[in-house]
Amino acid sequence: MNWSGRQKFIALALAFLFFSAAISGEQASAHRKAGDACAGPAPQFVDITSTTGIHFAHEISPEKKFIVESMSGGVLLIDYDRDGWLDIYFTNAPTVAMALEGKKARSALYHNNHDGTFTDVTDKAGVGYPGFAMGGAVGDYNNDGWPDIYVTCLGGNVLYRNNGDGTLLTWPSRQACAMAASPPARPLPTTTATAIST
Ligand SMILES: [Ca+2]
Ligand SMILES: [Ca+2]
Repeated sequence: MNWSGRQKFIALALAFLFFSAAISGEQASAHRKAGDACAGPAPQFVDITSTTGIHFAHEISPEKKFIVESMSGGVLLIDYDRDGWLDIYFTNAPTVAMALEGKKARSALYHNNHDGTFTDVTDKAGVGYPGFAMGGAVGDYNNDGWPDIYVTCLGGNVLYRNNGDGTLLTWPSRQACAMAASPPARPLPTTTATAIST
């Protein structure tokens, strides 16, 4: 059979439409299968706090008369000892009433024990009282390989430099900002942290 140019064009166009429809059908089928998979049971969470050894309690002010009383409570995940397991740092702040009485609120660092439990290492690490803590960030500001903690606080932020031995050294806000902007050329002396009130 001898086909004219017009017949060949029509045949090619029909073939293209046929294969396009077939491919679209396969894609639609794949999307349906993916949708079916997503339609399965949603992941469930179980409250295991009581079995983890975490006893941190955030200071609360139910009446929240002052805006700062509703701003605290940031949580940082940091592998401060670089064992490959994330540890948890809870920030805390006193209520205004507590602050007026000179009372402080204790933030807390929990070490991950690798078995679903945590140990409070706040006192050894020296990170219990950064001040009126709101939240913070984790980063290796001096590029020594050890993650450091920057805590945002009412009245002045605090930088905790990680000494690499389980302790963190406190730097008050102005010095912290200057240090972050211009890291020291030589390692700073390693000492146990002394909290500085802000
Ligand atoms: Ca760790
Ligand atoms: Ca560091």
